[in-house]
Amino acid sequence: MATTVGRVKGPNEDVESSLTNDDPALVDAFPEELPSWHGYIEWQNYPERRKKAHDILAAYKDKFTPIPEFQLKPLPETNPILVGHRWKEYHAVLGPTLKDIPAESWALVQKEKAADMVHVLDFPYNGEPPRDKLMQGKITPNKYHFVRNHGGIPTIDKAAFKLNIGGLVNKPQTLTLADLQDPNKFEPVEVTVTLQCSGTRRIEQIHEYPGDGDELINAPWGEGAIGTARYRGVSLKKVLKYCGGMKDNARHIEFLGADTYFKKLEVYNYAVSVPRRKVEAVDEVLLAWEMNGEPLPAIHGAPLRMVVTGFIGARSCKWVYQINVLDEPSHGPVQRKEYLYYGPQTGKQNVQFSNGFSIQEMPVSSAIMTPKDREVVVHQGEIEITGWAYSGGGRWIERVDVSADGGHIWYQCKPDDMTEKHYHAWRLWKITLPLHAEGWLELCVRAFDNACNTQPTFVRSTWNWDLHVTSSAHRIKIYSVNASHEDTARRLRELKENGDSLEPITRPLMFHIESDEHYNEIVKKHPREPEE
Ligand SMILES: Nc1nc2c(c(=O)[nH]1)N[C@H]1C(S)=C(S)[C@@H](COP(=O)(O)O)O[C@H]1N2
Ligand SMILES: [Mo]
Repeated sequence: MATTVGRVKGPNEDVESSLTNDDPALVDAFPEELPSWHGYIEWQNYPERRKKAHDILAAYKDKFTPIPEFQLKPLPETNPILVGHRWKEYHAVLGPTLKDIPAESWALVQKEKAADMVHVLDFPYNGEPPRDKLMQGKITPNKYHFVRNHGGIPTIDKAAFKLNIGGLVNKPQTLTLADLQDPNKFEPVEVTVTLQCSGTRRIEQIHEYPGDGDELINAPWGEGAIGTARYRGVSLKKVLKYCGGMKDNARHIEFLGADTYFKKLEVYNYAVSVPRRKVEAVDEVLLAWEMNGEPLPAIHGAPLRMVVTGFIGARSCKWVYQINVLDEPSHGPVQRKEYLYYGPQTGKQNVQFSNGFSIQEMPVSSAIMTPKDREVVVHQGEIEITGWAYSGGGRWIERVDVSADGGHIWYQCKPDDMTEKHYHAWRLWKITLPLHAEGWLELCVRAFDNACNTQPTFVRSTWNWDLHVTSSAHRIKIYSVNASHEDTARRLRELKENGDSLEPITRPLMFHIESDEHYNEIVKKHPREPEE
């Protein structure tokens, strides 16, 4: 095998990997499975192929770039924030069919996502929209919908697409996209769905206490790993009925995605599963081909993806090509070894997969989107605050409370100031709060869903080793400047007259802030020391 090894790069250094493997035999060893399914290498069905990939990865083990350390130090102020050298190298060393996938995936990011996306990790691509773009409306425009990938982006020709459905069904089937879209076979449905990555707001957990530095970077998401779209597709329930229904011992329905996933030097296709009872609910698990009236973008799973309402985003498998009805949860590492919720004393010293529970339904959560953390807010005695609130499991948001004093006095959002209710989608909200106090204040929000569930009080309350589901009351610090106060209004005028500005607040005032006459007058009236 031909090998070039460059110098070892700094973890976040923005250079392309110099690790390559030009062994021509690898084209045949890891072929693309089907014509017009670019980037799809089948692993599950070929144990020998998986072993060969493992042997190559093991041979390169010590040459891969280390996983970047970003939890114990400040995040780089770059965009992309983090660079996925190691995962690019995994693809590079497996040869010709995989080596260009990172570059091609990045080109798709440029094509399908807005130029101002925050690229949290360049490969596998993880990106969230700027806060104002998320708040534009109930529906997130496709180009601003967050993306969470575990591997490259396959590009699959619609006409060549087929979906296999097997396992514990009475009549296994292979369906084309045309079959699925045929209203004589399946009645199409449209559902408004919020997808939320269970890593949303993870940065707050990291800031509190750093946790697991997973091989596939546990992205340091802000409040934007959530988005809402109207998906068109068919209900999996009906498709399984078309397959003669499930056998009695069916328990979990597994979805396989065409992308390649790596874990501990092994290769897989992305695989997750959901419980039978979820699939049997009406229109809660969809096979979707359209997102907001447009064909599903490649980056969001074209031509077909699962949309599992009310569950963590991870179950909504993109580029789905195989559905297996099983008598137990999927053996895929994403299902069994990740997306686990651990207790507070679990960590590197003692963690075992069986200790955590598998995260499925998302709990109620919310976020303040404007103002933003550490913003200096100049106001006239009231401020407008906006954000989102969401609950999973088919529950919806009933109430949103906002506090400007860290959570003692709460003000309730008016129904007119919240977007409409949906079983499976968030509500955007806004509120105008009376605000007398100045200086540093802690704003926070908590939402209630229709089951009266609300949010843990502090990040610390539910901190967990894998840094999932940061659902505590969202807290931000703002610097309040109340210009309806006479003294404050005067200072703002003085700043203007002196051609100076309030921000940054840390820059010292360079003019005399008080006349000697005024000072003397006041200290005469209120002497500095007692007289006796
Ligand atoms: N095949 C496949 N499906 C996948 C993933 C993936 O990496 N591969 N990521 C999952 C995760 S963790 C999330 S949060 C959602 C994100 O969906 P989006 O990228 O369309 O927003 O897709 C899920 N489906
Ligand atoms: Mo996710």
